[in-house]
Order: sequence, then C-alpha cells, then structure tokens
Amino acid sequence: MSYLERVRSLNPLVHNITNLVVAPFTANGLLALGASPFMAYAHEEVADVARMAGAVVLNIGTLDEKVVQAIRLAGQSANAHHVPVVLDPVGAGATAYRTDTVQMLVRELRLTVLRGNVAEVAHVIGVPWNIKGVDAGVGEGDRIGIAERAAQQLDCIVVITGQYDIITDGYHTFLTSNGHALLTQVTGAGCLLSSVIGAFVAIAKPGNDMLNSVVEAVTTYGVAAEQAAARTAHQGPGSFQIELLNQLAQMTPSLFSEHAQIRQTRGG
Ligand code: ATP
Ligand code: TZP
Ligand code: MG
Ligand code: MG
Repeated sequence: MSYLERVRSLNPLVHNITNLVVAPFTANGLLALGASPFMAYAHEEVADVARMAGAVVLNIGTLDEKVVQAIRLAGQSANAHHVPVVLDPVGAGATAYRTDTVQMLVRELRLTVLRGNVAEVAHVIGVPWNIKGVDAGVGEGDRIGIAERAAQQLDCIVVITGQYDIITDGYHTFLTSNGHALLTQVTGAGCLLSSVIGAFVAIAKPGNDMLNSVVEAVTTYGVAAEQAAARTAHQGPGSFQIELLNQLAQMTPSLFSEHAQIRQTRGG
C-alpha cells in the first residue's frame, strides 16, 4: 500500500498551529488529501490536542508571543508522547524575532521534519542567506549542502523547496522536480505542503519509512500541482488554487508512479 493510500485509510488527525493567512486553505487541503485537520491554539488545550494527534505541524507565519507559547506547549507535548513534529520556519531570517524564535524552537524541541525555502532553512542553522519577506530571495549557494547540514545538525529530515525540492536525513538525499511555477502565485502553497508532510509522517514508522513517506508527500503534492496547472494555467492562480484541492483529492498511486520525478543523490 502506498503512503497516500495509508493516509486515506487511516485518516490521521493533524494538529496545526499555523498562520492566519493560510489556515482555511491548509484545512481544506488536508481534507482533500484524506487527512483530518485540527486547528487549535489555546494554551489550555494545545498539549491535549498534540498528544492525541498523528502529527503536529508548527508554523510561525504570523507569530506573536501567544502563538509562540502555544507552539512550545504543543511541541513539548508531542515530543513527550512520540508524536512527529513538522516545523515550517516561515520568514526565518527576515527579522531577528523570527530567527531567534525558530532557533529557540529547534533547541527546545525534537523535530521530525523541518520544511522551508532555502533561506529559511539556512537561517535556522545560522547560515547567512538573502531573504525578502516570507519568500526566498535570489541567492547562489549550495542548497543541497544546506539541507544536508541542517538535517545532520538538527537530527531530523529537512525539506528545502523551490523549483526543485530536496529531501534529506543528512545521509540519504532525494531530489524531486515535480511542481509548477503557479505554486509561487498562491500564498500558502508552502504552508499546505508542510501540513501534507504532517499527514504522511503521521502514518509512517520511525526510520527509513519516515524519509520515504516525506519523499512521497512532496512528490505527490508536486504531481497534484502539475495536474491542476494542466487544467487551469490558461485561467490563472485563482482557478489553480481551487483545482489543486481537487487534484489532491483525485490523486492515485498510478498517477503518482506515472509522473513522479525522484532522483537519489546521496546514500542508497
Ligand atoms: P517561498 O515563500 O520562498 O515561496 P514557500 O514556503 O512558499 O516558500 P515553496 O518553496 O514555494 O515554499 O514551495 C511550495 C511548493 O511550490 C513546493 O511544492 C515547491 O516544489 C513548489 N515550487 C516553488 N517554486 C517553484 C517553481 N519555480 N517551479 C515549480 N514548483 C515550485
Ligand atoms: N505572510 C505571513 S505568513 C504568509 C504571508 C504571506 C503565508 C506564507 O505562506 P507560504 O506557504 O510560505 O507561501
Ligand atoms: Mg512559495
Ligand atoms: Mg513558506
């Protein structure tokens, strides 16, 4: 059974503490995929929700002290109960507050997956990289090297997205080239992917299964985006955004195998 089929049959609960730009799109994307989204932020309940979830996705997109404390409480509870944690360090490097916050979070919490653009991931591990707002700036550099270094340093899976995506545990590295440029025109395309990864790690076993499930999550999302673009590119980003939800719902293992472009560059 593919990881996607396991998501659909197990319908994992994914606890999201995300930003106010993307919350409805994220919840709808998880539902389309076959997972069960739960957005919960109150300090009084986040530990309970995290404990009962299949995965916890933490996103600092519109952070303030209340959100940061909710993220810490949820993350600590997830760690205590062996629930996988995905962190999306939106805008790390753009302000000192964001950079300091993510660096504190990776010191305090054990992550299963860190997912961001190259600038964000670089800033999480203290490597300077040009960034503009919440979007990756243009910068030359060794994206694969940053991903592998971050994975080794944080002892977790790192996903760096962009025109092509890197998935690594520091010792095994995969590149996937699925996706479509229209994804750059939809705010929350990265945040939804982080939550989709949450759904896939929720149904994986620790170890290599986890890395393989993340590779399939990222590629599935890219293939769904290609299918959506093939149907809506002539209309524009609004239709594409809605069609992406349809294509997440309609994705099949055979569509995935037909279109997935995955290359392993390290390990084996
Ligand atoms: P950013 O803020 O830098 O846009 P993000 O958090 O939105 O970062 P992205 O890197 O845009 O995350 O990745 C989100 C999705 O968009 C991924 O599936 C990725 O493969 C895809 N993607 C991003 N840029 C491109 C591109 N130029 N061509 C094809 N797919 C892309
Ligand atoms: N501003 C703060 S969070 C956010 C914006 C526009 C959403 C970012 O979403 P993504 O997935 O990184 O494009
Ligand atoms: Mg983007
Ligand atoms: Mg982002």
